[in-house]
Formats: sequence, structure tokens, C-alpha cells
Amino acid sequence: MRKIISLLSAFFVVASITLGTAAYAADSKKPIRIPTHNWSSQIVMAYVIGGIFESIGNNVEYVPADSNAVYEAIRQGDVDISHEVWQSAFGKSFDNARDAGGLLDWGDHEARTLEDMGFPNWIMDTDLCPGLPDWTALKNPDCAANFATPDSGGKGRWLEGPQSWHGDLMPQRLEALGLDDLWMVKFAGGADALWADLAAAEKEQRGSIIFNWTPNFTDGAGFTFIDFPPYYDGCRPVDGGDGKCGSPDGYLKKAVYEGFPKTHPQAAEIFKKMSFTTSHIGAMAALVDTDKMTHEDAAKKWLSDNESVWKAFVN
Ligand code: TMO
Repeated sequence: MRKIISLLSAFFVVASITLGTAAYAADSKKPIRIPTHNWSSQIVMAYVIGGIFESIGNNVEYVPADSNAVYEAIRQGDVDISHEVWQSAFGKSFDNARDAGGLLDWGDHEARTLEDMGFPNWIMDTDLCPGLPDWTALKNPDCAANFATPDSGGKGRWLEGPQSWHGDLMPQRLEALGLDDLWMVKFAGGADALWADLAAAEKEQRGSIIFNWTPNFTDGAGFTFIDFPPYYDGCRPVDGGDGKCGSPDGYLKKAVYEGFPKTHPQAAEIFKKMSFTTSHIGAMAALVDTDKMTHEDAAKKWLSDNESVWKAFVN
């Protein structure tokens, strides 16, 4: 009888260890590779997510990456996750990688997105461009002249973000809408040049049209997006359309390398549950662009200010 009991208990010990391993497979100690790009919320969120993964004992590595090429890198297994897949800029690169295999759609954040040209609200209290935010106001030559800068050859200037974000989308749009006689596009070297132009234009009381996006630190801080003709699937020249459309009311998606849930099942489960709102993401950007913190310090502050938010993904 004793023997049977000890055999039985040995069986249960072995069974529970086996079952336990299946239910709570340990994550690999291999670092989880998180990409960093060139806008503030994305970099802060990289460190936020890295901090969350570290809180459950994982190792992480931050990999600076091109924001469109990263989806091919994920598909190939060189990067593990993408935490800010913005539909307008990266939807096509994301679709291509997912369709080729190796990259999984891991769901959307709660936040919706817009990535488009716009201007600071104070411009609407002046005569610089009557009729904004309707895009047809840009057909007025007097408006365009008020947005000229020394580098714009007498035309009104759209200050675009870096060309790596969405290529020639904006030059193509100016042409499609018949605005290219009056307006030109200048690509900024980095996001900081966009914010610097907003400040300089207000000081000089000259026009400023920049590329911007939401969620961002400019949410609720007096920035308005131009109303272009509505977006529809296929309207862009890269998708075979005539280009006469603005940007979509877009998703903000997460993506993973298909090997990631196998090497790091616990972190992958957390990442799948993760969902940030417009105000979460706006705050991540503001800690850097308004409060001038480093990305790492901003992430630490965000994590300590928002424990209840991220602990809900871990539990
Ligand atoms: C991808 N971005 C948020 C800069 O438009």
C-alpha cells in the first residue's frame, strides 16, 4: 500500500511538473529585439515595452531600424516585434511582409490614427489663408505666397517629415490636386524640424503647413489637420489610384515575428494583450517633446505613472 501511494504521488509530481511546463513555458533568455525609429512616441513606447518585458525577467535589445524596412526584418526573424504600425505610412510594407509569410498581425491598439498635413490654429485667426482647413483654400495664390520660405522658390511650402516615412505621397498629392504650380514639398531631416517650424512661424507670424500625426504631443495643443478629399482603398498612386485623397482614419497595429510566441510565449501573450489609447501615446511623446526628457527617462516615468495600465497586460 505504501509503495502504491508513493508511486502514485511520484506520478502526480511528474504530471504536475509536465503540465506546469506546458501551461507556463519559460521565455528564452535570448534578448527580445525591439525596433526604434525616428519619432518620439515610438521610441518611448519601445522602452516602455522593454521595461514591461524586463519586469517579468526577460532580456531586451533595442534595434535602430528603418520604419518601412522593419517589416521585412521581422518577417526574416531579425527583429521580434513592431509596436506602432501606422496604417498610412506603413500599411503597405506591413501587408507585403504578412502576405510573404513570417510576420503575424497581433491586433490593434485602442488609439486610432491620422497622419497628414496641417497647421497651427492661430493661422485661422489671421488672413494668411482664408478658408482653411478646407483644402480648396490652398488654390488661392495669395495663400500660397504667405507660406513661402527662402528655400521654396516663391511657392508655398509644405514641410514634410523624413522621406523614409511615406515616400513621395505628398508631392504626388500636390500634383493630383492641381496644387503643384503654387506649392512645393520640402522633406525635413527629422521630426524636430517640424516642431521647430511651428515655433518659428508663430514668432514670425508667417504661414506654416507641416506633416503631423495623432496620437502626438500636439493633440489638444492647437493643431488642425487639413480636410482633403476623403481617403478610400486604392486612391493612392502607389495603389494605382489618382492620388486625389487625404490620409485614412487609420489603425495603429502590433506585429510580431512568427517565431516570437515560440521563443518568448509569456512576453508574446503580454504583447498581444497590450493596447494603448490616444492619451497614453500622446503622453509618451509629450514627456520628450514638451518636457524635454530622454526617451529612456520618459519611459521610466510613464511606467511609474501608469502602473495600473500596464500591470493589467501582465496579469
Ligand atoms: C509614422 N508617423 C507617426 C511619423 O507618421
